[in-house]
Amino acid sequence: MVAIGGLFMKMLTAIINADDANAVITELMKHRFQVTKLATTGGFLRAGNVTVLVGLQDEQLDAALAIIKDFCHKRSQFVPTTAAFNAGMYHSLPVEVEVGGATVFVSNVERFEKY
Ligand code: 2BA
Repeated sequence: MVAIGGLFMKMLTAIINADDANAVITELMKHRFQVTKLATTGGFLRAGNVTVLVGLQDEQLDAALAIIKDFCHKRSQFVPTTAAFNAGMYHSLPVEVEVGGATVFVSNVERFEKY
């Protein structure tokens, strides 16, 4: 399961809940994926989430996706509607929003270099 320089064919970009991030990354590392963790913020909730970048070979994709699927969980979150829509002084009841487990983009990698 080791990706060797020059052979990456896919880039997996996964936006995951901050509470799931450690478990997902630990499991990916256990399976010898190379991982970059970015601290990101969701545009709607304006709350911290984690974006994980994984460069991998085509045949590794299913294994990586299975780990993300297994270790990310959907959860409900209550947010003030005014907070989400930047309505400032206007108060309103919190709304329940379902977040996650993971939002995953898979991209083809045209070229991979390591210097
Ligand atoms: P947020 O933008 O903070 O969104 C958090 C959750 O709020 C979303 O969960 C969704 O259930 C809800 N939500 C988002 N925009 C909404 C809207 N305009 N109206 C009503 N509800 C809305 P998820 O879909 O699981 O997304 C979790 C996080 O993944 C998002 O955080 C965002 O950071 C990222 N994300 C999701 N879809 C994306 C996309 N197409 N492109 C880029 N980032 C995305």
